[in-house]
Amino acid sequence: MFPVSSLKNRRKKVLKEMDVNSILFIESAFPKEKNTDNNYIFRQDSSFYYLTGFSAENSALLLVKKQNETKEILFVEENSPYLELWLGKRKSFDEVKIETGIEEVHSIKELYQHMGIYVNDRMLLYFDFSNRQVSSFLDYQHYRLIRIREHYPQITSVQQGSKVIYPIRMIKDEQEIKAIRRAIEITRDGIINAMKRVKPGMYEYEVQADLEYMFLKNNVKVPAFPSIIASGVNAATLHYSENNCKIEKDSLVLTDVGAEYMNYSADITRVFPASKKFTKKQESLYNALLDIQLKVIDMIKPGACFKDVNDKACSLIAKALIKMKYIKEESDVKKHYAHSIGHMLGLDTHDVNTYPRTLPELKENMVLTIEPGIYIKEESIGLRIEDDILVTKSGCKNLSYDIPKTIKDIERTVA
Ligand SMILES: [Mn+2]
Repeated sequence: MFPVSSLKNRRKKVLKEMDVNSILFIESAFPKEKNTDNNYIFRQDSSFYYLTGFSAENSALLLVKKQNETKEILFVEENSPYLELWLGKRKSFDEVKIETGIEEVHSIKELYQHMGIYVNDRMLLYFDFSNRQVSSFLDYQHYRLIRIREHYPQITSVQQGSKVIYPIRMIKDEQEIKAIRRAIEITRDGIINAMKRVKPGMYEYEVQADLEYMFLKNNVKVPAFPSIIASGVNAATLHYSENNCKIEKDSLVLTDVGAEYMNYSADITRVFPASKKFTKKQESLYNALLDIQLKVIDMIKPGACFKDVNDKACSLIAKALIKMKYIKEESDVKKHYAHSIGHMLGLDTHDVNTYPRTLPELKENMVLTIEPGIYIKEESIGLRIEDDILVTKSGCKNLSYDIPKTIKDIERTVA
């Protein structure tokens, strides 16, 4: 659980971003149906969790900002004998108050009633759409918004909740950095276990089992995203996740994986040889890529522009490929490197304002991934090296520094 002080601080910062005479509405994630009577394991909505630390479904948060006062109200599912028997006892309102630091807690059934107390004339509503299928026009969230607007014609304008939440989520507080560090540690243990046990002839899913074994051992029930375990030519498919192929002799295994701890994500890619040793050709490509990754990480500091970092990585990769005679012109680099250099990391693996093109400038306490790659399909080689980087006051810190990355360290681990 997060200390109440950091949860309060986050809400305070969001309230500061909100206009006077406005109300923010954000609700818990919707359970996702797997098949009749069974859901996928519930995972809380990232922004809702960020502001409340509360993990249960059927809950909602209101933040109200008026001229001279602010209010925080949380709505949760009340306990009942039925819920208690089938799903377990729901927390009492007092327990929820202590856990979240929110003084006013009511039953979710009273949402509209209570909301009416705070809605003012010509009020602005911040409505959070962040994690939903915004592409489908009338999904449940749109329906909810329509209901709210029918109930309260006093609300005269609506804006995205992300407008006031994302700027705060971009900069990680101490508790968040701690959680990300823990997610990385668990991921490290998984990758090392997989490296130690890999052998030619195994199937990719067996490597996945060795890796995710350490996740479950550390109470990570579901990875932050579907694990990518790609051997040989499969590593050239960027989001390959079938993990169904037999690992051939002398092939490389690429693992792009991340544990999730307190809903915070790690995202690490390592490549290792199934037959214990890199071949000469694999080695020279790998070392070229590693050299580029280290140079790019060196550029990370407050004030650096993420787009410049992205462009620099692209040009370094192009130069290396020209030198090794894979391409003739820098502009052909996309043939062997088609993604961008990285993304923000946090409660979402691709966290808020995530890509180089949308983020103007790096700031202290942002966390991002740096993951250059080289993919040579014709030679069944796919390489990517990905670390999780914290922007510090004067530079950066590689949070995943202790996951084997040099050829020497990798070969020593798989041996
Ligand atoms: Mn990534």
